[in-house]
Amino acid sequence: MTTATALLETLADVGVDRLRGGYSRHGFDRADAELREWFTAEATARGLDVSTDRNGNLWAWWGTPGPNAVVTGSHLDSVPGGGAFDGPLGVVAALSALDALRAEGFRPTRPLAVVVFAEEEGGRFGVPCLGSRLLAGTLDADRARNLKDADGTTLAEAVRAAGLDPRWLGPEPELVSRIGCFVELHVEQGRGLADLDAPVGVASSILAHGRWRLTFHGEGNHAGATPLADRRDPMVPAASLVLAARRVAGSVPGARATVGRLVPTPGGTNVIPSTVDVWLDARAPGDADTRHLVDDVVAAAREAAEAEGCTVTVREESYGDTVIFDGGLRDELTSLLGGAPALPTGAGHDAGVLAGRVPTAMLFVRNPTGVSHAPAEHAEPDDCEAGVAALARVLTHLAGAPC
Ligand code: HGY
Ligand code: MN
Ligand code: MN
Repeated sequence: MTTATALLETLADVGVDRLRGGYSRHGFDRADAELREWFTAEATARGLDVSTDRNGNLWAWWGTPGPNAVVTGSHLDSVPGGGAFDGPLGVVAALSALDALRAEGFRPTRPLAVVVFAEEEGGRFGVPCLGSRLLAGTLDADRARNLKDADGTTLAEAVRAAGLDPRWLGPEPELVSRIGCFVELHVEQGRGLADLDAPVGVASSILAHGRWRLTFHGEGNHAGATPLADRRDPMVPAASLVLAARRVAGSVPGARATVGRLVPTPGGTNVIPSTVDVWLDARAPGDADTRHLVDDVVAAAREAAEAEGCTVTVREESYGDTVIFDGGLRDELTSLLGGAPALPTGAGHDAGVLAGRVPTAMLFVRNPTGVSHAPAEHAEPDDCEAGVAALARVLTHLAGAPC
């Protein structure tokens, strides 16, 4: 039987980013096409029936798709320069868990499916959990169609090039109604399990989190010929925003705020930019905390913009309230897994979107350093196998007793 680590290895050359290190695999790009082919081949080889829903999510069914299905899976896309485990571990673990169930002669008494959600990281079109949000109806389809990547390609154009009809993007209530419960296995993004010395855990909650795009408008000019007094340099308030994000988040217990992406236009070394786009990722344990955090950061940005004779526009690109996973399912799984710890996460997941629609749980696999969204992201093979065994146990429990 192929181990999860061995299955992951078969993806090692897909979407390698030689510039950033790690992997860059984004919604409906070339790497994504290879990943879809890989998943379809692996699932078909296991006798699963593979289909693509209207939003580009892949579904591999064991048995006739039907009501009360037990669904597991995750995503295959990455952040720019991401690690090998975030997303793919949940997919390969699902395939390996099904191998284990088959080897034991298990026959599901409920439909069972492995799902691969599209563009979970929002690495190309900016909205995280794009495929699961469209499926669940929590992202407006027209807005989604017009999302643009850095080259100006719209999601509609990208899905059409991938063989889908963009007019069909949108909620799939009938498909969602088939899901009896969803369980996503994921590498932990943090050191919770390492500190507890536990290989596998169960998720309890996800921080409220969102993304805001701030565009600072100033006056493009010459870096050498323009005296400081004559400048309206949007990079100056942009820099204030970065520092304000850290300062304000530091005053809110459990909050995080990050600027990982800042794009000056035109972006010349000897050019005062005309505009600077800054993306703020803000998270906190509660909805109100997150909203207040962002309000304070934006207020500081507006003040800094005014002082520099600039203006600023603010757009909320995505937001998700705090997710508290289904307590009954969480407790069922922690006891099924011999008292596995339940722990919160600061990372968003498709499971966080599904949790608003169906009973949902997450299993975490220990990440020794806690590092994620970076090439150094890692999980030990033994812990990955412990995750597969835990997922197989959970699927057996939820989808019926073995023969
Ligand atoms: O951003 C997140 O937390 C997730 O990895 N999409
Ligand atoms: Mn991620
Ligand atoms: Mn992920």
